Amino acid sequence: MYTTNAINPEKAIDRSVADQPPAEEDLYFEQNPAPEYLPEFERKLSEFLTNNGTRKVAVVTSGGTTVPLENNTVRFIDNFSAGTRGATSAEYFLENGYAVVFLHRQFSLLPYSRHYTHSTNCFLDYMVESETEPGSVKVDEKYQVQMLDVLRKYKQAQKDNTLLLLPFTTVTQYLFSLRCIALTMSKLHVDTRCVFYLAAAVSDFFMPTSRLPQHKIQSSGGELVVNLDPVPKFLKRLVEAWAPRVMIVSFKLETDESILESKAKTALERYNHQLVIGNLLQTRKKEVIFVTLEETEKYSLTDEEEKEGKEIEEIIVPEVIKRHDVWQEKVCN
Ligand code: 9Z3
Repeated sequence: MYTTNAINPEKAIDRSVADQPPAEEDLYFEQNPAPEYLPEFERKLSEFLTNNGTRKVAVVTSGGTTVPLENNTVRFIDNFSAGTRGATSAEYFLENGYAVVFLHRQFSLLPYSRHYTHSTNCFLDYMVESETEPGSVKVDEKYQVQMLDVLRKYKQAQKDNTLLLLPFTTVTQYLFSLRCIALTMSKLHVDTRCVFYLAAAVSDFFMPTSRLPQHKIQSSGGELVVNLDPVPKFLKRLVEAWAPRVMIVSFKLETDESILESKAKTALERYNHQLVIGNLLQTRKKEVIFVTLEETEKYSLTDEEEKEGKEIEEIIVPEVIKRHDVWQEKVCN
């Protein structure tokens, strides 16, 4: 029998070897304050995961992160995203039997309510005063069928407790939240059943807390020069350390079609995750590419489908689920 704790005093600790400096992703969490609500966030998440038993889980991130320029924030830099991709995809994951953790920019589109908020219609336009019951309000006849369908799905998700809404605003809140979700998944052994679907538009640059002015920047100072640091590449950490058994799908947004596929491939090679979904700002609601190291596949809506109101997420999500099933088989065996 051998022992694994025999100590050779000569070799126990080699003091001549310098400590590894912490990775810049880890430094970020030391140098920027965690959101105060993080313990509550983790408690809600753990409770949700426990209640959902053996159900598969999709963590859908959605909306843009902000970068505050002042501690008492009046000005901030924002990232483009209404939250349509995330909110719509969340509905299709729920329809396919997943529980959904919806990490979203506060006040961006939400699953189900998205059909009636942020649209050119005011929500009051969906209502009329009842003719049969004067003094009461009802849904306009022309919206009844669609609204009943949405309402039933929404109520079902509430009844089954399969949708957890977790908001963020700043990029720092987003990153602390994402790390917390990944670590909690691993801790509760939900990771192999889980897919991360990273549709949020995450800031590439930020103002470190150490340089953040406490109060509103005064215009009397004249020209404003803003010096931002790059946000460390968290996807690498997510894949390698926080959630190595979770299937990770990231989105790549470009405006120049000629570089979309190569940028998506570069991300895959750099971060070593499972799938990049590439989209162009101009055509994102109609067309996407699925990029893996082996192949690139295009998925799109026909003009006819688009006219009928079909959504591209209705194609994207089942395709992701198919790949998640294959991934699960692989990591569990
Ligand atoms: C996306 O590409 C999303 O599909 C959109 C969705 C933001 C275009 P909407 O919410 O828009 O429907 O209005 N998200 C990822 C954007 C992003 O920040 N990707 C990073 C990058 O491109 C990698 S994680 O470098």
